[in-house]
Amino acid sequence: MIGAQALVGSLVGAGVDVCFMNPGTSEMHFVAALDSVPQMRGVLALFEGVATGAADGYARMVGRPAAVLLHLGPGLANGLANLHNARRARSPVVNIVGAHATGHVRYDAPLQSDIEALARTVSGWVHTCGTTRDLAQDAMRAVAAAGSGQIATLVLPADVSWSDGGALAPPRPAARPESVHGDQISAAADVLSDGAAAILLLGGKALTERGLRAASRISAATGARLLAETFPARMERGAGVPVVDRLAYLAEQAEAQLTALDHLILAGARAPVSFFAYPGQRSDLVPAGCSVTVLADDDHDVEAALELLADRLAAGTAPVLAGAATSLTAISLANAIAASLPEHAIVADEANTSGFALPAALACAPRHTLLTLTGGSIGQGLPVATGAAVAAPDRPVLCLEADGSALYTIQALWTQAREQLNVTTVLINNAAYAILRMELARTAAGEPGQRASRMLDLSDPTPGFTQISKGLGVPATCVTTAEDLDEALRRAYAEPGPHLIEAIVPLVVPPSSGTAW
Ligand SMILES: Cc1ncc(C[n+]2csc(CCOP(=O)(O)OP(=O)(O)O)c2C)c(N)n1
Ligand SMILES: [Mg+2]
Repeated sequence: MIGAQALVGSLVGAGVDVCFMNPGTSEMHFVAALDSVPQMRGVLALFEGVATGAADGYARMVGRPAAVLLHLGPGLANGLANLHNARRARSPVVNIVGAHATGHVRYDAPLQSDIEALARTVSGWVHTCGTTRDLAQDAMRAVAAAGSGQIATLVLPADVSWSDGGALAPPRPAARPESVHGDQISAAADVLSDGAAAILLLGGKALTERGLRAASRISAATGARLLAETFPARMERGAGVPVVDRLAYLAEQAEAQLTALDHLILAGARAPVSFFAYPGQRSDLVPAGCSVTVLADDDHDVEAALELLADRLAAGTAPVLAGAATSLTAISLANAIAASLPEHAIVADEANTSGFALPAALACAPRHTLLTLTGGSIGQGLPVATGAAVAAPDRPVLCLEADGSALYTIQALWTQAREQLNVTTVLINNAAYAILRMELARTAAGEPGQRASRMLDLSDPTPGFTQISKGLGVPATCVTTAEDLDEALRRAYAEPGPHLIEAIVPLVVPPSSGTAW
């Protein structure tokens, strides 16, 4: 057995059965070994940065290393940038760099360079193989070293690879992450129990579903806010997983997120620093006077630590999970409207606060004409849509109508029914004069008490919009998810005559509504 065969066979035995590569002459025996060890999947990349970046992505997803095969110093240099990213992701990578045969080195042939020096810039473990007999053992040490979340670079002289005398080596036991000491759990529990403003900053394995669920329980029980590190290597998101915002990239936005903070607890994340330095700006983003407590660092079993802390502080408390992605929000509403819009529609927009996402969503929708509330006198959407449908009977009319505004001129529906106009009304029900709630605050009119709040609230009783619509002769349906809205819109466009779709939406505070009424 030659060295390359022992190397590839041992890698496969240790579970490293994918190798991303861009080989050259000095790696030819490794390439040839792919035929004698077919369990190793060789994946050719046309630039070394593709091979190293692919190994990073592979490791992030399966949690064990892929191998990379690179061609001497220049090949390694081409792969360094994505090895740098892999190092920051704490991805395990077994990085094999072919080198000139031992006896060829003294001639300083053109491709000769200091491979180890290059490798050290990104690797936590570097070794140049000395003998064919030890090659597979060296590889197993590299796999074990990579397993703790680092790049292990094995420099492989061509003669060590091509010579006889190779022997398979068994895998070494993988290092397990350290358990967090009980004192660290207690320290975090104490800090989180004192009632002051706290953020649990999550990074690394804290962003698995298991970590996020435990963190969410802690947050629900203690009131601590959750934030994720700015650039996670891997984070679970979406329906059924707790919603956790990421720390902002721009330092001034991150400072705003961390403002008035008393305690920062780190779970697999580092204390935040700004990405770059700027003249006169602080690099350390931890606010003055804020305590920093490490629950678990990179080498620790952060998922277990979060669960222990959750059991201590939040026994019986469930995590808060994101609803189905299809729940109606101003954004999913806008996306559903844009996705289903027919060609050459006329859109009458009186969606008010629920419509802030419409301009962006409709920008690339099928060609349409937009009619908006020109004079700020609400109750215009339903009548304008009615007149537009009379004017352009061949074009579908979509009326986006907020509930409060609808109630000024709801009897326009009767005219639509009488004239059998092709108007589809999405009646956006947020059960409030939402904009006026905002304006109350913006005009410094003070905190609304119960009596003032009643002037801005459209519940008690809640208008039965589908009944009103049917009573005025327009078939109506009510939806609460984006999928149902999409389906109801498509059905309404397909059938002649007017339709009303009541969309139940949560109150939104638009990020920046320039509109004032
Ligand atoms: C004729 C008229 N009356 C009253 C107002 C004051 N006003 C502005 S917005 C608003 C409520 C809007 O509520 P809604 O249509 O439900 O939209 P939301 O703010 O809830 O998105 C009112 C009463 C107005 N602009 N025009
Ligand atoms: Mg409203």
